Amino acid sequence: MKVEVITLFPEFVEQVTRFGMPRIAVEQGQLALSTRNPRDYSTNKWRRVDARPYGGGPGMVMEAEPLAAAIDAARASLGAAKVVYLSPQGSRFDQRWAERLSAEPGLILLCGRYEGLDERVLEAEVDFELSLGDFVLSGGELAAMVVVDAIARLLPGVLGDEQSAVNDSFSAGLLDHPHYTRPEVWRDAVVPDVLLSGDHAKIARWRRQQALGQTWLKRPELLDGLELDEDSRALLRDFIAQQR
Ligand code: 4HQ
Repeated sequence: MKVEVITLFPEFVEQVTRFGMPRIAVEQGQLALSTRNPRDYSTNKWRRVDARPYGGGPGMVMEAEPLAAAIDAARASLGAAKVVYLSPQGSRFDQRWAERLSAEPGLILLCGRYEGLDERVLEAEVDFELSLGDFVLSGGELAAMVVVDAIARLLPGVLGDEQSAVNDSFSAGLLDHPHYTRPEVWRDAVVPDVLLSGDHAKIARWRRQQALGQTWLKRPELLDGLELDEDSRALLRDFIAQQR
C-alpha cells in the first residue's frame, strides 16, 4: 500500500516508519510512505500557505490552492487513492476503519495546522474526515501517524504471527483477555491455574470468557453492538456470576 501524507512537518511524520510495525511494513515492501509539503506548492515568495479567516476571529486557515495542488500531485503519483482529512469534526477512527483503509491501494492523509483547512478543499477533495477522539491536537500529524501505525500492522505478511491480528483486541469487537508471563508468583500475586494446565482447549475457552468479561467490566457499551452466540452468552453469564 502507498501512503502520501500532506503536511507542513514532513520530517516529523517520517519518524513513524523508524520503529515498530510501520518500519517492518516498509522493509518488507508492504508499505511505501512519502510526504508532500504544501509549502512547495505555494505561489508566493514567502512560501506562505495560510491566511486570516473571512468573517474575522482568531488564528489562521490553510489556503485551498497550495493544498489542492499538493493533493493533485499526490494523486498523480499514487493513481487510485482515497483522501482522508484528520480532524475533530470527523467520524471516529476505530479498528473497523483501520481494516477498511488497509484494504485500499493508496491513501492520501491530509494534515491540518492552525484552525484547519478552507472548507472548500474538504468539499472538493476529501473522501473521509476522521477523528481520533474528542480532544484537540496542535495539528493532524500525530493523528496521521496513528492511522499509519494501525494500518501497517494489518497489511498482509507484516505481523510475524499471522494469528495475532485475528486474536487482537477488537478483532471480534471485544477487549483483549489478560496476559501473564514469568514469574509464576510476583508480589504474592499468582498466575491463573488454567494457564499452567497445558490444556489448550480449556485455555482458549478461559481467554474467550475473559475477553467477554473484561469487555463487560470496562467497556460494556461495546457488547451492545454484538450478536453473541449461546455459548458466549453462557460464558459471560458465568463470569458475571463469579463477580458477585
Ligand atoms: N486536529 N483527530 C486541529 C485534531 C485531530 C483529532 C487535527 C487538530 C486538525 C486542524 N485530528 N487540526 N482530534 O485534534 O484527528
